[in-house]
Parts: sequence; structure tokens; C-alpha cells
Amino acid sequence: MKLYYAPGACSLASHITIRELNLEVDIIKVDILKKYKTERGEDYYKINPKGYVPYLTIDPDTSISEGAVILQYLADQKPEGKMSPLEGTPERYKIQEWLTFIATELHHLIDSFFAKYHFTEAGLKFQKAKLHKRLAILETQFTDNDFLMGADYTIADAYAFTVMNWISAFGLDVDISDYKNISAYMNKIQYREAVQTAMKEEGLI
Ligand SMILES: N[C@@H](CCC(=O)N[C@@H](CS)C(=O)NCC(=O)O)C(=O)O
Repeated sequence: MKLYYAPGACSLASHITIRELNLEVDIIKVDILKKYKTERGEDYYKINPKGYVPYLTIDPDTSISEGAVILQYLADQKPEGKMSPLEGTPERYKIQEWLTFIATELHHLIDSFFAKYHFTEAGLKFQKAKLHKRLAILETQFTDNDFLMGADYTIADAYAFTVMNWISAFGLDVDISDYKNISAYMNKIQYREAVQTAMKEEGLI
């Protein structure tokens, strides 16, 4: 298998999961900012016509895009690693609820702050208010739960960590200092061995 990634991008969640589960996957860097080439010099659009990361090639005929789906595929390769509830269980729908929340509510909302100069002042205020409402949901979740699925660390946490880490790592204009539970959650995840390994491999730390 091959995972196509860009340093610090949303693909970090898949990279973390690969290291958590000790899966045999080649990790291939892609320039998604300018040239859209892999580190091997290949035209990335020829590999993944969508042009974005993450992208997982399983065999010459099968590839998956969309991070939330790639994460589930990776977790299913080693069910004993318990990075996701099993297919067909009610908990599987619960983790899909969180993965969808992260993908549709958090990921692109936080992403939009990288280009905040596109916003009018009113637009920026609107985006901030919306993001704070979504962060408040997580702050409440972590009042009584260590992780999104309760006591167990899963792929949903790898994904939530990855996108919320952008706020501090890239100095985005969002004040999260009041979210004590989120801050404790982020620290707990950041110092996991697999997270440190993936971040080092991407040159982030
Ligand atoms: N819908 C995709 C979006 C992935 C995405 O936004 N990837 C960003 C990095 S975090 C990217 O590759 N951007 C480059 C581009 O869009 O050209 C997913 O959920 O996996």
C-alpha cells in the first residue's frame, strides 16, 4: 500500500493511524502547494485526479481518497488494534458520525483560516462564531470522556487532533485558550509514540 501525504496536512491522521497499527505502507510526500508532484517526481494528478491528499493506493486497481474513508480502511486492516469499532456494530455508526463531523464541520472551517484574507470583516466574524460553536461541542464531549468514542482512542481522535493542531501549529487567528478540556485532549494525543513518530517523519517536530 502507498499513502500520499503532504507534511502537516489532513493526511497526518492517516499517517498517525499507520504508525499506531504498525501497518506496512509506503509514505510518499506530495507537493500540494505548487508543483503537484510526488517526491519521486511523478505528476500527482496522474496518480490522483482529485489532486489532494490523503490518497491510499491498495493495489494497482484499487485506490481510495477522502480521509474519513481511508482512516476506516486502515483501522479495518488490524481490528485487534481497536482504532475503530467493527463494521455492523452501532458504535461503527457513532464513529462515522464523529468522522463526518470532523470532515464537514471542523476540517474545512479551520482550513478556511489559512486564507482569512479572503474574508470580509463580517465574514471573519461569522466563521469565528461558527467555529467556536463547533469547538464548544468538543469541549463538552471531553468533560466526561477522554476521547471522542469515550475511553478508547480511535481514528476519529487522530483526525480531530490533526485539524485542531493547525490552530496552534500555524498560528491561526482563533483563540482557543478557554477550551481547557480540548487543550488536555490535544496534549494527551500529541505525546503518543505513534503521533510523535508520524510528526517527526513529516518534519513537523
Ligand atoms: N475531501 C478531502 C479533502 C482533503 C483536503 O482538503 N486536502 C488538502 C490538505 S488538508 C489538500 O490536499 N489540498 C490541496 C488541494 O486541494 O489542491 C478529504 O476529506 O480527504
